[in-house]
Amino acid sequence: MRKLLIKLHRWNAYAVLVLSLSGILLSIGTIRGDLGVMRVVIREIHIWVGVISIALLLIYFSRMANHLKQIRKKKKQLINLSIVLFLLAGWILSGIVLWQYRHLPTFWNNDALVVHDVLTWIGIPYALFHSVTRLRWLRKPALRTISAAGNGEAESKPVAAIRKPLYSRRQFVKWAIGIGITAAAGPFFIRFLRYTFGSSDNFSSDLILDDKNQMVPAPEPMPASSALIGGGSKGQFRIYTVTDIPTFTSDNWVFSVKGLVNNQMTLSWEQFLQIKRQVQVSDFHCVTGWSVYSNTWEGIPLVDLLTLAGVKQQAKFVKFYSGDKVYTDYLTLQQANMSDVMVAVLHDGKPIPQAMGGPVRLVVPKMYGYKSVKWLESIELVETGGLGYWEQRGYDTDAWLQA
Ligand code: HEM
Ligand SMILES: Nc1nc2c(c(=O)[nH]1)N[C@H]1C(S)=C(S)[C@@H](COP(=O)(O)O)O[C@H]1N2
Ligand SMILES: [Mo]
Repeated sequence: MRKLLIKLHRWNAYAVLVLSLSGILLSIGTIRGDLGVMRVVIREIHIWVGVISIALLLIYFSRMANHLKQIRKKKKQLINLSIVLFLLAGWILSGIVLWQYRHLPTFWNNDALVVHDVLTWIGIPYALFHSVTRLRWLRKPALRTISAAGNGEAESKPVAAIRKPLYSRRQFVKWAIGIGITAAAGPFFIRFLRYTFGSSDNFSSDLILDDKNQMVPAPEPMPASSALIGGGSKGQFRIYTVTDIPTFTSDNWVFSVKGLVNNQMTLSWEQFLQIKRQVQVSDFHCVTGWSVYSNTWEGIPLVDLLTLAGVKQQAKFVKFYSGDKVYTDYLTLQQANMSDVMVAVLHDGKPIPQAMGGPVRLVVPKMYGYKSVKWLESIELVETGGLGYWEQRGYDTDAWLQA
């Protein structure tokens, strides 16, 4: 019994360690390109270790009554146990939602992601504190020999025999470690809270504020755009890129529509701005669980560009190229003709920030965000389809949102 609990404790610690490391890797938007196909592998590992942690928890539940009897009188251990169970249950429930996102409405994923993240911000520092303060050199001498696994199996009697100074060295070190971890994680946690819960007017990531694009003239917003008919977007875009963020100036920027078209088009910035634009309000969903609602996008409906170029009979697919020279994606011609697919230039009445894909990005509201190619610079009509950047690396070719 005691051996089993010690084993469970150890395996759970390993699982939480792997989940924390893989989870942190998954959450960093700017290393997606470095991870490449590994991102999908890490995601799989994360999920399966998650499933193992569910199994461990279930085994523990089958012995929980016994364990509780043992630690009935030990307040600290009871508190620790409650915190750990709470964290695990929250991670698991929200994790299952993120895992099964396809079958659930998108707002479930949004909430699950927030829960998953908040728990990670609280849980990792807690787990760190819990394990550091249980290192051998910090443990009470009498306990060192009795229980190395530190899962509350130790006898409490010998401790009483030890003299109790007002502040023991150990207590002092424990507090110092606790305060140290809190102080180190605190600022990041506050940033995270502001990012997640703050309105986008009050808080933008440094990446969004630091816009190096130089596009002159700036695009003039249409009345519907400046009036913000969507009421202003709700939520935050997480900046995702698989390359360094590319920079554009109106001198070197060209936009082209090529391939199986009657009129190949190569447009300068000024020519591009002369094409009639429209305004639409739509929601934006990423497969990893976050969404931004009520975006007011202004841009050229893709179908209008295709009409201008004159699509040839043989063309069956549209291929999109990013100005980062790496990211691409495809739509079938039929999908590309949906009226809300837009080559967008303004978001919420302002030029699309560089980090968000400006000067020009694709927006495909009915599909997951990976179809919405950022820094769009070229559109090619082709006869045979292919796989986009993420689809080549394991993402589903079916990117449709739940109806
Ligand atoms: C110790 C427990 C866990 C920790 C510390 C943890 C941590 C994380 C973190 C930090 C992320 C990234 C979230 C983001 O992008 O902001 C994540 C994503 C995710 N987690 Fe966990 N997690 C844990 C347990 C689980 C469990 C038990 C499951 C499910 C069985 C799970 C499933 C997922 C899924 C599906 C994602 C989304 C991956 C993606 O971005 O595509 N997690 N987790
Ligand atoms: N060029 C390029 N376009 C891209 C991506 C990318 O990494 N590079 N990421 C895609 C994904 S997965 C999403 S969810 C959205 C994110 O847009 P954002 O960075 O403006 O939030 O862009 C999509 N388009
Ligand atoms: Mo995404």
